[in-house]
Amino acid sequence: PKTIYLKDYKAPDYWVDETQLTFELFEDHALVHSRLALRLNSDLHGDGALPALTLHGQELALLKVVLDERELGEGDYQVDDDSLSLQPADATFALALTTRIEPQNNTALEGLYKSGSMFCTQCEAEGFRKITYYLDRPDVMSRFTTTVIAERERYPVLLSNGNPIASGEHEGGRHWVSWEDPFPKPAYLFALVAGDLCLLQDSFTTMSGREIDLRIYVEPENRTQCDHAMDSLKRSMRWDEEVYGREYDLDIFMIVAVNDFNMGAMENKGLNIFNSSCVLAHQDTATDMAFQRVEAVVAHEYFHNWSGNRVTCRDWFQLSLKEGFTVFRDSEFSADMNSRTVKRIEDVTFLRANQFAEDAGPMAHPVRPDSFIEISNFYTLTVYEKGAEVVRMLHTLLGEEGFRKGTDLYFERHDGQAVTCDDFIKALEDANGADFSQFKRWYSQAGTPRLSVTSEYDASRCEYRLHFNQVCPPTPGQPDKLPQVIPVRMALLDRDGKEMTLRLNGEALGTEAVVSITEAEQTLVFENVPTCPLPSLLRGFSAPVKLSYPYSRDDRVFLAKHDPDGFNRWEAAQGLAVDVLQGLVDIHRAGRPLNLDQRLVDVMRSVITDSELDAAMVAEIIRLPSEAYLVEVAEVADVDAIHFAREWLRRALAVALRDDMAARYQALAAAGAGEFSPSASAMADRSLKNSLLGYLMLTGEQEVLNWCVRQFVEASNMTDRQAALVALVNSPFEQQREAALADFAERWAAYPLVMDQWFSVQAMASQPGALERVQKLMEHPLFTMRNPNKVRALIGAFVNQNLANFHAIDGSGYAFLADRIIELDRSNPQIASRLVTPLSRWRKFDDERQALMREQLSRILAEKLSPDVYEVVSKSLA
Ligand code: BAL
Ligand code: ZN
Repeated sequence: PKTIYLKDYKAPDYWVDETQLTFELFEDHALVHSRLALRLNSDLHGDGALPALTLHGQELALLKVVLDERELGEGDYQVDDDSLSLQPADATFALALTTRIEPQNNTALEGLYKSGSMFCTQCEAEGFRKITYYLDRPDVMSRFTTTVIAERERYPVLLSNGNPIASGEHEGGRHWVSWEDPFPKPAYLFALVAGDLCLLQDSFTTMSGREIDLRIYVEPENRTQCDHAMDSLKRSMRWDEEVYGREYDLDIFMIVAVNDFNMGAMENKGLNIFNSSCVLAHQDTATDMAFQRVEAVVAHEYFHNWSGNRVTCRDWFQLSLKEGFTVFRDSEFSADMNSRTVKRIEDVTFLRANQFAEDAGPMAHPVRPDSFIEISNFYTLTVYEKGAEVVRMLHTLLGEEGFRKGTDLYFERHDGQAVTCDDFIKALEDANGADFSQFKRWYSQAGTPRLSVTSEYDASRCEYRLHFNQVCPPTPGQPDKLPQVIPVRMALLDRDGKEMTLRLNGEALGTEAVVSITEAEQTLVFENVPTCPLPSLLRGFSAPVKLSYPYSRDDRVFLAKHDPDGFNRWEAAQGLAVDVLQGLVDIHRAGRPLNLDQRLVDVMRSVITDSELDAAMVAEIIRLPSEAYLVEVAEVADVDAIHFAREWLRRALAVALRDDMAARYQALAAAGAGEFSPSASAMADRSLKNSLLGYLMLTGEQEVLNWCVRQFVEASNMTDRQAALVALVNSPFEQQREAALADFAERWAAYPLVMDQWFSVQAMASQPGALERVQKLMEHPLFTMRNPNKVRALIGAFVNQNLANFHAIDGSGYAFLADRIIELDRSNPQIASRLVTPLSRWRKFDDERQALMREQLSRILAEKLSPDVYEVVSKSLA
C-alpha cells in the first residue's frame, strides 16, 4: 500500500460547486445518480489548460457517465480500483454519473450500509468514495441536494443533510424526500438514513430567537431511552452560545441511533449519526458512566457544527484541527455540567494510561501526522486527546478572554473554508499579539516530553530555585527533538499547606502562576521565600508531560492532605499509590513477603471518613492506578507481578479499612435508597458506594456478600446492579456469581447494550480461565463479530482490560487475538486494525512474551491484509 505525505499536499484541479444526488434504495442494491457542477481551479491553472479530472471511487459498478449532456462510451474514460478519470473540454462543466452499490453486503460499515433493517452512512474519512465517484477530499466543499427514494412501508423515514424541501409518492408503494443543505461541505459530512424509526421531538430557541426543530430518531423499542440525549443536546446548544458565541445555523438538527457503527458518532451536517451506545440512556439499562458518555458525545458532535463543519480541515493530516479542538470543547462542557476537578482527573487518567502508551509505541505520531497509509488508523488518542491537551495549553497561555478572542477570529476568518492547524494558531496569535512559533512543535513532534524538576532552597537569601529539564524521547522517524513550550501551573506551599506569594524576577505573581518552560534546561529563582516550600507542580495537569520531582512518600501524604488544589491532592495520592505499587512489584519479584505502607492507609482513611469532601473525589482518590498505567510507567512490565501486587494491595486496604469502608458504604446505600436521582451528587454517591463495595467484597466476608447480593437484586438502576455484578463475578463465590450472571442475561436479553456489559464483565474478570470463557461466550446466540459494539465488549475488553489473562505466558491470548484480527479483517478492516494495539506494545514486555507477540504479528503479516491492518502490523514490527 502507498504512503501519503503531508508535504505532497496539492490543491484540487477542480472544484465541485453543486452536488445533486438521487438514491434509489432496493433490498439487494442501491442506485446512486449524481449530477456535479464542476469548475477548474483557476488558481492552479490560470493558463486555462485543462488537466484530466480524476475522481475517487472504490467498490462501485459504474453504469453511466454523462459529460455536459453527452453520454460517454467506455473509451472516453478510465476506471481502476480507486478512481475514474476523464478529460473535460471546458473550464466549467456538468458531470452526471450512475453507480450501483450493494449496501446489504457492506460489512466494513463505511459508505452506505445496512444496520439491521435501516440504511445509513458513514463517510468520514473516505467512505463517500464507496457511494459514488467524487472528489472525496475535505478541501472540496460543495452544496448538496439529496433525494432518497425507497419503499414507504419498510422505510417511512428518509433523511439527509440540511432542510427537507419536497416529498412525494411514486408508483409501487415507493416514496421520496428531497433535502437541501445550503452550507457547502466536504463529502465526508454527507449522510443518509432510511428506516422505520420513531421520533423524539423538541425545540430550541437560539440566542437570536430562531426556533430549531430538534429530532432524535431511534428504533421504536428505544423510544423511552432518548430523553437524556435530548437534554444534553439542548444544554450543548446553550453552552456553545454562551461560551463561544456560536449559534446553530439550520432550521433542523437530527440525531439518528444505529446499532452497527464503527465509531462513537459522526457529525454529519444537520444529521448526526450515532452509535446507539452514545444516545440511549435510561437508568434501568445504562450506568452513570454511560449517561456521562452520552452527554459528552452529543456535545462533541454538536460542537463540530462550528469546529469541523463550518470550518473544516484542508486535508486529513489536519484532523486534530477539528478533533483536538472539539474534544477540548466537549471536556470543558462536561466540566461545567459536572465536577470540574473530577472531569479533569478522569481525562488525565485516561490520557496517561492510553495516549502516553501510544506515544511511546510503534504507531507514535505527531498531533499533526506527516504521513499515513490509511487515514482511519489516525483517529487516535494522539490526534484526539493529546490534540485537546495542546488546545488546552493554548487556553492556559492566553487565558479565558484571550482564547475567546482567538477563536472568534478563527471562526470569522475561516467560516466556510477548509484550513490547517497553522491557520488556527495564526488566528490565536493575531487576536492576541502572541507568538506561538515554538509552541507549534507540539503539532509536529511526537512523543511525551519528560519534565524533571529539582529544587534547592537558600535560607540565607530566602531564594528557592526550581531547575527544569525537558527531554522528549525519540519516536519512529524522529530521533531528535527540540524543546517545547511547557506551561507549568504551580504554587509553593509552606509547612501548613498554605500557598506562598510567588515573586519571580522582581515581579509579584500572586499565589498561583503559570510559568512557561521553553528551554531544555531552565532555572526559576523565586525570591522572598521565607521557609523551604514544597512545590505543587503542573496543577490541573497543565501540560501533557511526564513530570518527575523527588517527592518522598511523606511529601506526597502531605500534599494529598493539604494541597489547596483539588487536582493535585488527587495527583499526590495517585503518586503515592504508584510508588507503593512499584515497591510491591519489586518486593514480589524478589520473592519477599509484601507489606502495607500505613501512610497509604492513612490517606485513604482520611478521605473515606471525610463527609465534607465531594464523594466523586473520594472515589477517585481511593481508586488505585490501573494495571494498564502501571504497565505504562514500568521500564519492562512484569504483568503477573503488577496484577499480583495490585490485587494484594486492594485486599490489604480492604482489610485495613474494613470498618470505615463498611460504615460509609452503609450510609451511602441508605441515602441512595428510594427514588433514583440522576443528579451529579447522586452519581458521585453511587460511584463511591460501588467503589467501596468492590473493596469490601475482597474481604471474603459472608456479611458483605449478602450486601452485594441484596444490591444486585434490589438495585433501582443499572449503575448499582452492574457494580454488584462486577463484584460478584470477581469474587470466589461461585454459586452467587453464576446465579447473578444467569439472572442478568435472562432479564436483559432483549437489550443489546445491556448485554454488551454482560459480555464485558466476564471478559474482564481476572480469574484464571478467562480465555476459555471468552471463547465460549463467542458462541452465545447474542454475540456476533459483525457488530463492532459486541467485538469491543467481548474481544476488546479481554485483550485491553484483562492483562493477566491476555498475557498468559503460554501465548494463548496472543494467538487468539491474531486469529480474531485475521478473521475480522475480511469483513471490517477498521475494527480489525484497532484490535492490533495490544500486540503492537510488545516492546514493553519480557523477552519471552516479546517473542510470542512478534510471532503472532508476523503470522498476521503473512496474510492478505487490508491497508488498515497492514499499516499497524508492519509498523509494529519495524
Ligand atoms: N469525526 C468523527 C467522529 C468524531 O470525532 O466526532
Ligand atoms: Zn470529533
